Amino acid sequence: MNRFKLFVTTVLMFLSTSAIAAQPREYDFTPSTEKLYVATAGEVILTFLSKTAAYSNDLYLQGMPDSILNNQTATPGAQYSLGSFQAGAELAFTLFVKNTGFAYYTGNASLNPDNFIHAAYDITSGQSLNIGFEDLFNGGDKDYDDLVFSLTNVRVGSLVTAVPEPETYGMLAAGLLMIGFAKRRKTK
Ligand SMILES: [Ca+2]
Repeated sequence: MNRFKLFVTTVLMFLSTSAIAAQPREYDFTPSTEKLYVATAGEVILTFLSKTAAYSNDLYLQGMPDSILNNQTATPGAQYSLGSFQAGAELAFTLFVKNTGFAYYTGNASLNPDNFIHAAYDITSGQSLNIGFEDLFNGGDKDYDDLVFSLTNVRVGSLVTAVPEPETYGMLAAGLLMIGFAKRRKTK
């Protein structure tokens, strides 16, 4: 009887955990002041993902005069090419909230009119991430889902370790060779 109970409990536990695992991935947003950089020379693609905002928000790439999209009119899944960039070029975004007239920025909180962080990052791989904006003044409800989009071919400030440069590989190879020679000498 006890064994049967244990078995049933185990099965129930397994079912409940697998049910959780089967749910679609939620955004795992962390408010961030980190800057965004183009990972490798070439195109950066922005995909509009979702919004839960009542406000109408225009998204801009800083330095470009025209908005990329509006959170109320864009279709989830719609892709936008931001253009081609040099590796290491900085990308910064602005959220313009039409209803309040406030603009919020990726990066430092001090850039924003209320001195709060308004962008959160969910890093999905080494070179792609989801970004969510909070559109309410004074930091709002901090759910960062008022305009959510993803980017390809980007890295976030210091969170992603840099790929070693070719010279580094050369030095590493030279170092290994020297160790090899040293070992040979010792064994002789
Ligand atoms: Ca919000």
